Order: sequence, then C-alpha cells, then structure tokens
Amino acid sequence: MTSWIISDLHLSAQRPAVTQAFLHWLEVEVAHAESLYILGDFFEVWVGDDVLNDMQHGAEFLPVVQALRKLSDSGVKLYFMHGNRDFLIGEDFAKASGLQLLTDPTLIQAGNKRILLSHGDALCTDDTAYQQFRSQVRNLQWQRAFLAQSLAARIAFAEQARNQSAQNKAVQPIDIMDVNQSAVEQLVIEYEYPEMLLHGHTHRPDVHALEIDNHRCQRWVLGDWHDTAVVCRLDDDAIQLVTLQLEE
Ligand code: LP5
Ligand code: MN
Repeated sequence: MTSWIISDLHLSAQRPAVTQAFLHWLEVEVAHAESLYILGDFFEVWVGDDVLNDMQHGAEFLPVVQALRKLSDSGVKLYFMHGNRDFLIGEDFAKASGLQLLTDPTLIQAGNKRILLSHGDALCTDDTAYQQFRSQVRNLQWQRAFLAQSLAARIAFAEQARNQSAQNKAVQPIDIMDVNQSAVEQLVIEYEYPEMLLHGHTHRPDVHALEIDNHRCQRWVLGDWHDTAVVCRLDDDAIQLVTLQLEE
C-alpha cells in the first residue's frame, strides 16, 4: 500500500488553483492510499478552529475539510503536524477533518526504515528572531490568550505578523533560513539514528546524505506547492520524492 507525505501547501483563497489541484490529487491518488501525512503549513495562516463556524471566513476551508473527512471516512488514515503558519490547528479541526494530530517530531516505521517526521522550522536554529517568535507562540498560555480575542482581531494580528515576516525575510541572509547542521545531528542522535529525517518548511526539496557517529542517515526535504509540488511517496518496497505538476 502507498502512503503520501506532503507539506507547505499554503492553501489560501488567494490561490484557488492550488486548492483545486490538491482536492483533485486527493481524489485520484490519496483515495486509494493507506495514509496521508501533512507536515504543516497546510494553510497559509490559521487563526483558530472557530474560523470554521464563521460564515464569511470559514467558507474557503469547508471544501478541504469535507474532502479530508470523506477520505478518512473511507478508511484512509490522515495525520497532521503543525507548521509555523498553522500551529493553531486544534482538535476541532482534527475532528471535523477526521485526522489525527502528531507532535513534532514523530517517528514512523516504513518497511525496514525508521523515518523521523518534522515540519523543519525548529531545526532553523541560526534564525534566532524566528526561534524567539516560535517559543512565544507555541506557549499554551500565549495561545489561550490569543484565541480569546475576536476573530477579526486575530486575523489582523496574523496579517501584521505576515507582513513583518516578509520584511524580515527580504533582508536576512538566506543561509540562516535553512536548517542548522548541528541541530539536525542532535535530533538524529536523540531519536537513535533513524535512517531518514524528513521535513518541509525550507522549500528546498532535496535528499542530503549524513553520517553521524558512523550511522548513515538521509535528510529528505519536501517542496512547497505552487505550479509544482514535491511530495514523498512511500510504498512497501520504495521511498521516493515525486514532483506533481499542479497546472496544465
Ligand atoms: O512564514 P514565513 O515563510 O514568512 O517565514 C517564517 C518565519 N515567520 C513566521 C511568522 C509567520 O509568517 C506569521 C504568520 C503566522 C500566523 C499564525 C497565526 C496568528 C499568529 C499571530 C501572531 C501575532 O513564522 C520567519 C523565518 C522564515 O520562516 C524562515 O525560517 O525567518 O521568521 C521571521 O521572520 C521572524 C520574525 O521575528 C517573525 C515576526 C512575526 C511578527 C510578530 C508580531 C506581529 C504582531 C503585531 C502585534 C502588534
Ligand atoms: Mn513553514
């Protein structure tokens, strides 16, 4: 049986073609699969699950929730790990979509390989401004206070945060926005040398060979979704990165 691992779709009403391509791909590929792992940044921003109950702002997400739910009801196992854009996805969204939330990182077994799954942002330790922001917004107390604000206020904060992030990214050295090699090595050691570490976030799809304490490991990086997408396909006897063509 086949499983798929994807990340960084950045679904939003501003890019309806990507959502359409994703929904189509679910029907033609994932409907026959065993499982689908979504490793974060599935949505461009997520300001709280209550958006699903809002007529105005929730409408864009409903087709996605319904499509996931249909797959889940038909027996496909769905898993979701938070990214830096959708860390506020909670149990209400998970329940509505029929998926299971995973902590970052999570170790899975595929055939004879152990694969450590992560969004990837926690590995970008050279990006100290981001790591500071990350510790703040991943704090449960901060999240409770944020979610207690009105939907309109949260949307406005998210927009400001997006603008500030875009400005930061435009001026900061590109290298600090990639994973830090020691952070990768530490994680691989902590998880007892899995054969693969697989993540997204950096939008730099590739396979990197590592050797840590005489253990061979590969770091697989997924790509984001625009006119193409780089996803991982797991079969009983093969693991590969696959490029999907999203536009005709
Ligand atoms: O996301 P991307 O690709 O632009 O860059 C990321 C890092 N930035 C972020 C921030 C997100 O984009 C913001 C949107 C999240 C919405 C979530 C819900 C609402 C939360 C609202 C919070 C107030 O993740 C970027 C990294 C880059 O990846 C590469 O790894 O460099 O990190 C930064 O740019 C660091 C900045 O310090 C982030 C600053 C965010 C500003 C927060 C304050 C704004 C609130 C204003 C309140 C008055
Ligand atoms: Mn990300």
